[in-house]
Amino acid sequence: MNDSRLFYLNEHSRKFAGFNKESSPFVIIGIPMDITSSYRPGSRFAPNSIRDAAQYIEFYSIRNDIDMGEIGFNDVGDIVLHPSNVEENLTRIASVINYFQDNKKITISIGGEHTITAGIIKGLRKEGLCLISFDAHLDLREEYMGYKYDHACVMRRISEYNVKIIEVGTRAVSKEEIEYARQNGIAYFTPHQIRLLGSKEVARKIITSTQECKSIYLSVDMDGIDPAYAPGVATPEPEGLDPTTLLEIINLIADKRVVGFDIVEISPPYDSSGITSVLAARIILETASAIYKSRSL
Ligand SMILES: [Mn+2]
Repeated sequence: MNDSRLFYLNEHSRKFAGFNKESSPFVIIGIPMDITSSYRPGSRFAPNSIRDAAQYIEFYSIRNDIDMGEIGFNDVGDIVLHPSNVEENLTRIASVINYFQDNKKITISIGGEHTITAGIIKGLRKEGLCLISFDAHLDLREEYMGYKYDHACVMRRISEYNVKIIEVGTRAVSKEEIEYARQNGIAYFTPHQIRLLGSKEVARKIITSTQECKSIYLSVDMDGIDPAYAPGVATPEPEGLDPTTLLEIINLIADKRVVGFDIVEISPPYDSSGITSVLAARIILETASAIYKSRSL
């Protein structure tokens, strides 16, 4: 791995449950960017916190009947980031993602703040890419506190790259964001709607509206989940999804077109008894198993 695009990759970091299996279709990349968090910083500690939590969970997905311990993961380490320059970091992220995309790997990025997703989407360089984002927030502001590259604006930036966006778990929004979503055809599902419709019907609606998509990327902001299950996040919001509903939807929508996913916004210093990191490790495992299953059918 001496490609120049990997210049900022530190391969010597800790590994996801110790996994370093080069033949795995799944590459894990830690992206500990924690610069624009507005409320509870600490997401820079999340990649290693999730790697540690993963040591103590079972790797058999009973949901998909797949032993992810056999398939394994190639944890390639963390991207070394600039301490304050967000745009420089998005360029570094894009270059690492682009390398693994070219090598036909499914990238699993562990943040870090949600802003990293903009760098990942840039690095994927895909035509006809659709993004399904699980998040309490729409992140569709033009700018936040005078800044355009902020975790509260990440979906707005991505929408400017011609990527179709669908948001799931939406409940903390501004009027500006709702208007932008409506004007730009960005569909969103609130936890209340999901409860009324059920995860199967929501998945069916997502599948219908992503029929034209050539590739699909999934982004899991852990604050999409209810703080009762995921307390250790940067900006907790009540009335969220329960983990089973989230995983049911992911399991139903994951298909061969999924090129990668990320899990962001976990703040381990605020994570009572480490349960948010354990849940994040489980979400990584189950999401990877759903993608693997769709590719082996
Ligand atoms: Mn959020």
